[in-house]
Amino acid sequence: MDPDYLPFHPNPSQPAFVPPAGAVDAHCHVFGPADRFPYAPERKYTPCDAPKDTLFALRDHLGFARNVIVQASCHGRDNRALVDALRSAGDLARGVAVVGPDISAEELQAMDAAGVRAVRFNFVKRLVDATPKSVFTGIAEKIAPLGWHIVVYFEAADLAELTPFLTSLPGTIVIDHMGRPDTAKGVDHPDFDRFMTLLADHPRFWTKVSCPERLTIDGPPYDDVVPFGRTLVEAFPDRVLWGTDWPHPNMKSHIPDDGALVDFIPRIAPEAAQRQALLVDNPMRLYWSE
Ligand code: 0GY
Repeated sequence: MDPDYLPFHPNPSQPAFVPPAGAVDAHCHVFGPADRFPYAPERKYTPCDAPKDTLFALRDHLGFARNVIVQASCHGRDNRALVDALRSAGDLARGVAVVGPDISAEELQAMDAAGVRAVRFNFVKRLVDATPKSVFTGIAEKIAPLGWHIVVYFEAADLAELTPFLTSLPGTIVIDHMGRPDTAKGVDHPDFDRFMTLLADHPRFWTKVSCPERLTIDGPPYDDVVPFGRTLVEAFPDRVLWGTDWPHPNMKSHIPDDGALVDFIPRIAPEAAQRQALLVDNPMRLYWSE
């Protein structure tokens, strides 16, 4: 593991908030173990191993029923660790893969059978080398017959430049981590306005109200991130997802306590109906309707 990155919490607290029955952690990862599933040569960081059994134990500890496991950049386009975890979880997990332009229909079919339901396009410059937009367009065409959707990860500063391309992509688009707002600017800043407008103008765009641990300036309990999540949950209750982001790759400031992250949920979704949509109905509709 890179020496300046922190490992995941060894002993997360028991959250006070009890998720509704059937709750989905809709953004988490599995890493390695490296001796079985090596990290990609082109990776920009080396994480700590974060194997499937540890993820499933965390799911149970936090009171969740299901996971959506997202392929992270450290595994590149080698989705074997993801697919292995999906096969072990059976119906309790779905996946988001990262693929290249040469992916075949048969490979996509095999991933679909394992539970993959989306591809991820990563635009974060510190994580990946830039991919030509024509490559993403080609992948979008290849996944269309499977009914998969597209998950995108970018930082707020890049939204204006990316918007024409994002809106040109077909189908449902899920934006990771609230579009990575600069929380120092506040929810009333034109940057966050731009993000709100994108979702308001395009009902096929969703977002994950996740990652207060990355977006915070003040640190736990992430008070400075509450207005962002709450604004999105109130405006788009049927198009928001939530995830732990375990095992929190690339964290330098602090080790997030996953129990504390779960206790963040009622602060951004104060109504029971909002939490039912956020944690159960929305992810089930997107990932489990066949
Ligand atoms: C996340 C966030 C990060 C990493 C990745 O693909 C990745 O490596 O997504 C990050 O460093 O912000 O969602 O795990």
